[in-house]
Amino acid sequence: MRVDVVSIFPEYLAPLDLSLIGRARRDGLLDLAVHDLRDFAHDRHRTVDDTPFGGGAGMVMKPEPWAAALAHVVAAGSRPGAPVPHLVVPGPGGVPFTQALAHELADQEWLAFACGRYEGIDERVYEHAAERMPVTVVSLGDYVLNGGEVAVLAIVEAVARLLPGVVGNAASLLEESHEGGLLEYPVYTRPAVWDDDGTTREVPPVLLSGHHAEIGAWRHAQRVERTAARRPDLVPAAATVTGLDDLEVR
Ligand code: 6GU
Repeated sequence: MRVDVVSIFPEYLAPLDLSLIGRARRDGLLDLAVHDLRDFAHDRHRTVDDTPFGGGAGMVMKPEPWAAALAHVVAAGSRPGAPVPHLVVPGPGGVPFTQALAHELADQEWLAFACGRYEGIDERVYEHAAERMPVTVVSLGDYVLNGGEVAVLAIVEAVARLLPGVVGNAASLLEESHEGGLLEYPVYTRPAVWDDDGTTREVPPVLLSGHHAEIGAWRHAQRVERTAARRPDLVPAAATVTGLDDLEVR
């Protein structure tokens, strides 16, 4: 997969050199390039923002540097069979980013990300881009970040780990939270009995039993219970969660 990211803070994307994503890049599974939007501003001060028409707080990202940056991305990455990228614009006004959307993005050959800052990007950039490539505005959740960069880190990580060969143990992809509509079951490792400050905590005995069917049934029950407590929206028939007490880790 090819990924291009355009940002006024390219350094924000440095973590994409690390861990599984870094290895995927070095292994040639992920071809990722980060571009500085200011390289596509044409005045002496490399201006990318201006005051909003109609008034209001903050600044708006100007259209011309975005058009130039996206044209550069399209030209630089163009190869036979992958004519245009799917453009993802992170923003709190987008469609919710879910595991299902991560799978859809993982099926694309080429993704480009446009990181907005300030109060947003001039709306005409979305129209201009949509005439040239598919565009999806994507939100991580119902809260506000200062810009798209942190969202890109999250989205690229969620997508890249679905690419063949990026996660060593493919089986580990199948049993996680949000695969199959339930949250993950709790996991334990040695010691089986852990004494800490006078409190003894034991691993649930069923996990030590060697009975695979019972272990499977226990894990499924844990997934259902946990999903009902933390994410009742994922379990329509679940018992109602009444307050914060029900969300405590216990
Ligand atoms: Cl994707 N971007 C920004 N700037 N804020 C957000 C977000 C994205 N998702 C939630 N808040």
